[in-house]
Amino acid sequence: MVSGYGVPAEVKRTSIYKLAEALESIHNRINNIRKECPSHRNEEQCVGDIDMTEEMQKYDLNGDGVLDEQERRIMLEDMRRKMEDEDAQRDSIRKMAWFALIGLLLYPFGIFLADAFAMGTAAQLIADIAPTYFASIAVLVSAFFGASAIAGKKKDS
Ligand SMILES: [Ca+2]
Repeated sequence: MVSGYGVPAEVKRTSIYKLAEALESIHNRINNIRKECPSHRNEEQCVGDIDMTEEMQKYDLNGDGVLDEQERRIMLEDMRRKMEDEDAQRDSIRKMAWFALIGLLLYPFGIFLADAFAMGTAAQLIADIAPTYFASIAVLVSAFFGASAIAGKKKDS
């Protein structure tokens, strides 16, 4: 066993240590396969994904280099949740942008209505707030489009 003995950081960076670590993980993997496949018949089912990505390694909870059935299920569940979260986030941002735009369009009507119902002071007040309101909505909407443009670019690269 290489890991778990309080190895100093400078040793951990050496290539010989990295090699030892790799050997250890291969060793663990072979042991694991042996344990789970006493009969060589279904050995193929137990062999893990040999080229695990870093993303997948995070889900290798017992660190044996193989994603077993349970770990795979956890990984899929986690991915599904992440996707749902992103989806919900996009929806709420879109709703907010629409709300802001509709407010922008209805704003002049507010002034018009207040004036039509002979509420001169109200109409004047709404008109007074207008520059602040329009500026903040403009910032909000441009931030939304800027953020989605950046997100789109990230996905492409
Ligand atoms: Ca595992």
